[in-house]
Amino acid sequence: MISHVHIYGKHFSSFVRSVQLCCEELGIQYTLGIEVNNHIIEFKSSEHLALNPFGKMPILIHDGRALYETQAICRYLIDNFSGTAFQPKDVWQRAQVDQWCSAITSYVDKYVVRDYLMEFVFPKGDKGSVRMDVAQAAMPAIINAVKILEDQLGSNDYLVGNEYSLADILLAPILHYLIGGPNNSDLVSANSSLRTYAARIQARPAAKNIFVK
Ligand SMILES: N[C@@H](CCC(=O)N[C@@H](CS)C(=O)NCC(=O)O)C(=O)O
Repeated sequence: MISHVHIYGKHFSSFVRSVQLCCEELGIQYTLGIEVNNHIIEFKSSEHLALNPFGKMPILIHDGRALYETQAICRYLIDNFSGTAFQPKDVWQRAQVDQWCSAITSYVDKYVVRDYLMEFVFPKGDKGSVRMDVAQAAMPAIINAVKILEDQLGSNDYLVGNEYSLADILLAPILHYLIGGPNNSDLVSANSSLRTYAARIQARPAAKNIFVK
């Protein structure tokens, strides 16, 4: 059983937040930051690339070893903890969770975070301005993804089979940023089930330290 891990990365990252949430849900103690064993590892430095050659966060440091990719990290934590938490025993249900985990980290993250929110956080326009045409162009894909997620959620409490799962852990930080972000009422309507769903996850005791901003 894992008792303590270090998460290399920064709290603003939605993927880092998913790993934090996973730890909190499992009761695994963790430290977070770019300091590893009392030594700062600058983002994109050769030391960072030695831990993850793709130069991304989060990276899990456990027992002197480094593991990257959020889904792999979360499954490693879950498997070491109980193996069944947040992943249904039923093979079909588990495949559904895996499907949504993949769709969230591949597509929803791209449409919401990379193609849209990043334009506001790190504007690449003239004199550091937000390229509104880029932001506008990204919106239809988000609106479509929101509809797909609403359809999947239906009247359930959680995304897959009405059980809290890894898919929810991966989606919640992205949704939190989307609902609190620019043009949010155009992207997620005031009466969208996703708002109630996001609030439900954020109300979980384990979420207390995650959605702080
Ligand atoms: N597929 C990776 C994606 C990780 C990722 O894109 N992390 C972002 C932060 S949310 C990052 O490191 N961005 C910095 C960069 O791309 O330079 C995972 O699931 O962990």
